[in-house]
Amino acid sequence: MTTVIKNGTIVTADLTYKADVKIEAGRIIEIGPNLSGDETLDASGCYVMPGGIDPHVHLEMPFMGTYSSDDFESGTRAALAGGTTMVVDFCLPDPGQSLLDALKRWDNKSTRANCDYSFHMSVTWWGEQVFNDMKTIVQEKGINTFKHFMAYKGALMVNDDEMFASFSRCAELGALPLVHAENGDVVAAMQQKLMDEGNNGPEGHAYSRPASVEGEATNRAIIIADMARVPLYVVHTSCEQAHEAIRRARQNGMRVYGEPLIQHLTLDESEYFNKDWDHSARRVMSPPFRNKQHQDSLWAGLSSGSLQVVATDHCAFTTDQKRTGAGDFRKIPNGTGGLEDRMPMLWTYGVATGRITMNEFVAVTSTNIAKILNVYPRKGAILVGADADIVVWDPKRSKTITAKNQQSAIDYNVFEGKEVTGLPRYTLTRGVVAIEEGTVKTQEGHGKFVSREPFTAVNKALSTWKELTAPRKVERTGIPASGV
Ligand code: DUC
Ligand code: ZN
Ligand code: ZN
Ligand code: ZN
Repeated sequence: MTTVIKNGTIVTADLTYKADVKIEAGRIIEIGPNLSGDETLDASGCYVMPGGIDPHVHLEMPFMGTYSSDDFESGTRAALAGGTTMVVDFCLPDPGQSLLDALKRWDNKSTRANCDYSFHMSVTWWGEQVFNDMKTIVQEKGINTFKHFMAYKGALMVNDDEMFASFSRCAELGALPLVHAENGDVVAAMQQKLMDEGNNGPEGHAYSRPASVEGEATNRAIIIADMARVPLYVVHTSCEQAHEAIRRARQNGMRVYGEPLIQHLTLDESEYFNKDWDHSARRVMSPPFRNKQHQDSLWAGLSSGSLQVVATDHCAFTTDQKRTGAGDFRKIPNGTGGLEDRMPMLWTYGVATGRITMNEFVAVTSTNIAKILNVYPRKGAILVGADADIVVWDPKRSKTITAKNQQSAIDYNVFEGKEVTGLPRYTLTRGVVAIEEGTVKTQEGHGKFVSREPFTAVNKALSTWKELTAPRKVERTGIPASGV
C-alpha cells in the first residue's frame, strides 16, 4: 500500500519547494512531481513538513508526591493533534535505584504511546552502580543522553562533584549530558525566607527562582562540562542570563545547546499575580515565566541560532493536584502542559509575526532536535528513506485554544483563549494518518521506542580558553626538605 501527499509545498530546515511525497511501509520512498499511489492526501495550500519532535516531556511522571496526569496515551495523542510525531521523556530513577530498574518501569508505561518516543536517563544520585549502569544504558539500551537536576534539593538534585563525575562518564561513553539549571541551594533558602515572611501564594514560587539563579547554574554547568570535555544541553532556558552564558560558551567553541519552552516565549510573569489562586498555581513550573525582556532574548536566540530548540517540558497536573499547595507554594506540583499547542503557538507568535522563518520553524521544532539527539535523518527530515513522520500544515486553519477541546487529560490550558492560525490538516506517524482535519484517529500502542546511538565522530566541547587541561610532568631540582 502506498500513500501520496499531493500538491503541497515541502518545507524543511533548509529548503522550500513544490513536490509530492510517496510513502510505503512507514517510510518516504519518493519525492518529486506528479506522483501517484493507492491513497492520496490532498495538501494543496499546505506546507509538508517533518513532524515535530518534543525533546522534553514528563508523562505519568512520579513527582512532588503525585504523578503528572497525562500518560503516554493522552500525551502522545495531544502531541499528534498539534503536529508533533515524536516525544522524548525522562526516565527518573529513585535515589538509590539502579538506572536499569527505572528503565523497566518506563518501558512498561510507554507501550501505550500513539507516536514514536525515546528516553533521556536521569542521574539523580551518584555511585559505582550508576557509573556502571550508564555504560549499559548507552551501549545496550539506545539512550545517549543523561539529565541532571541542579535544583529540587533533597529530592532529585545532584551536587557539583556528582555532576562532574557523571559528565566525565558521558564524555567516555559518547553521551550528551543535559541540565536543569537552577541553583537549588539558593532556591531552598529563598523559599524558606518567603514562607517565614508569610508569602505562601504562587507568586512566592516566582520570587524564589529569579533569573539570576538560573544564570548562575547555567554558567556553572557549562564550566563543569568544559572541564569534563563534553558538550552540554541546557533544558528550559528561560532567561537572558542563561542565554548569555550559552552564547559566550558557543563563541568560545563549545558545543552547548539551549532549549526555550513555548510557555516562556509567550507567557510572562504577570500570570503569577492573578487574583485567582488557581489561575496562578496552574502556571507554576520551574523555571517560572519571566518578563518581556527575557522573552525578547529567547526569540533573538532562536532567530540568530544561539538557541536551537523549542520544547514544552509537558508535565500536566490537574487543578486538584495543584491545590495540594494551598498555603505553601513549595507544595504546588511544578509543571504545565503544552504538547498540543507548541507548534500552533510557535507558528502564530513566531512565523506569522516574522520573528522566525518557516525553515527556522522546522529547524527548532524538529530537525535541530533530531541532529542534537542523534536520530537525524531517520527523524526530522523529508528525505527518501526517512520515517514518514510528517505534518501537512494548513497555514489558514485557525482555532481558539480551550481546555474544552484539548486532548490532554487536565481540566485547564495555560494558553486558554489564545487564537492560533496554522494547524495540521494531516499528521502522519510512520505513514499512518493519526489526525485528519481535526479528527483524531490515533492508535494506542502504535508508537515505538526510538533507539539512539552514542556520538562517535565528535563528542568534544573544548573551549578555546587554552587553560591547562592535561597534567604535564615537570623534572625538578632543588626540592626543599619538608617540615623544617
Ligand atoms: N520543572 C517543571 O516545571 N516540571 C517538571 C520538572 C521541572 O523541572
Ligand atoms: Zn527541569
Ligand atoms: Zn521542568
Ligand atoms: Zn522537565
